[in-house]
Amino acid sequence: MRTQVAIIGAGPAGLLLAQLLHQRGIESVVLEARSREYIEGRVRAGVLEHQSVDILTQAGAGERMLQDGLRHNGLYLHFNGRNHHIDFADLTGKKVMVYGQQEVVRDLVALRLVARQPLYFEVDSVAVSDFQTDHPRVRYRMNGTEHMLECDFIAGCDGFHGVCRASIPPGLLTIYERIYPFAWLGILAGVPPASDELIYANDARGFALLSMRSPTVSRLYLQCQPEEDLDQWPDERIWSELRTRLGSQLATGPVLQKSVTPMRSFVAEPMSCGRLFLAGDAAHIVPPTGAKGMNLAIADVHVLGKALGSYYRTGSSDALQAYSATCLQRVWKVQRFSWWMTALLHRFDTDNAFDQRRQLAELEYLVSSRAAAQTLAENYVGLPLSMG
Ligand code: FAS
Ligand code: PHB
Repeated sequence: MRTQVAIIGAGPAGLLLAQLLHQRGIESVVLEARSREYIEGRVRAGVLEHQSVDILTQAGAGERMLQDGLRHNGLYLHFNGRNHHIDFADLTGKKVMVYGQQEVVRDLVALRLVARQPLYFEVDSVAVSDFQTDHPRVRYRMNGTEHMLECDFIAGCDGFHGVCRASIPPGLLTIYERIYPFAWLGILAGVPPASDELIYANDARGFALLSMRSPTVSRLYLQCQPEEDLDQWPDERIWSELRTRLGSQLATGPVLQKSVTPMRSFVAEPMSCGRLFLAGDAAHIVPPTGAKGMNLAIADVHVLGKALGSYYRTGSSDALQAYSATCLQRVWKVQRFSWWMTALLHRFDTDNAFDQRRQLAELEYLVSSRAAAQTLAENYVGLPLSMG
């Protein structure tokens, strides 16, 4: 079998890239290890930057998002027992959209299937090879049958634990990583959100976040130990801890899903090797405090889609050669912001009383200085794509 671009992974990166290429008349095949039901049910990110909304809308995936998504003008910082509003619209003239990652995935899968383009689920034994030649290949097995896919390029959109980054020969990648001494315990709950906008809380007992998925479904997180045992967290304990950290305005209700997400900052440089291009979590991971993971994946494939379009339209590979440097400009600015939000709001076990007072002083500064609030706001709504 042959195609122009083999895409490994059907998360936001892989599915959006497939659609961006399709719009440019470029053939691709998407290979996904999991089932359609699994990837459409995976509860992950929740906030879209304003340009992610634009990119998804221009890709034809905006209808349900614009109808069901929740436009937010700002967020609250909760500390010293009070909520303080950061008004994005006033500070930047922009907003964000709260729309679950699983909905984005659902919209992009639907586009792919309506266009009757190749998207294969539950493939296994994916192996990428020859990407340092002009004839990369992908071997995989589907329904017990071995297949070989010849292609011009491979897009490694297979996430942090995928095969593509791992297939780059040793010594060619530089890895930058920081692992945080805590994780997030996240729940999806069938209760109306207790706030009109997100609340990020810095509490002596640890971080907490109130988010949402709809007017009737809340998404909440609290800082926990990296190896937290969920069995030690019955619903009542979760609600009690959330009420303490976020303030007691929280209504409690049925917990529909709970999980523990480890926290790390990670960048693999460069984001390409020959004709293999890494995008999204395959290349970088940010702590979810800045709500950037999915947005970075979208920004990467926006660049890769344009570069592949330029190659097939003009024969020039200049934009492909510049792909990694172009993406890393933005990746590192977003890494910095995500690290900063994490350091501002979490308890570190190396913290002492000075650190706690220093954090509170920074939070007080953020809510009392327009200039300080503007730096948070412009990063949170999304730096202009032109800023890299
Ligand atoms: P993804 O991981 O979404 O997609 C990769 C796809 O490749 C998956 O479907 C996987 O099944 C497939 N795959 C892997 N190996 C394969 C192989 N060998 N062959 C074929 N397919 C293969 N970000 C936020 O902004 N906010 C959050 O709250 C948040 N919560 C998160 C919680 C968890 C548990 C995780 C893991 C991530 C979270 N993220 C969050 C980050 C997340 O949203 C990612 O940034 C986003 O999924 C990135 O999209 P992709 O790069 O497409 O990677
Ligand atoms: C979410 O709604 O899942 C969410 C929102 C903001 C974050 C992280 C997660 O920073």
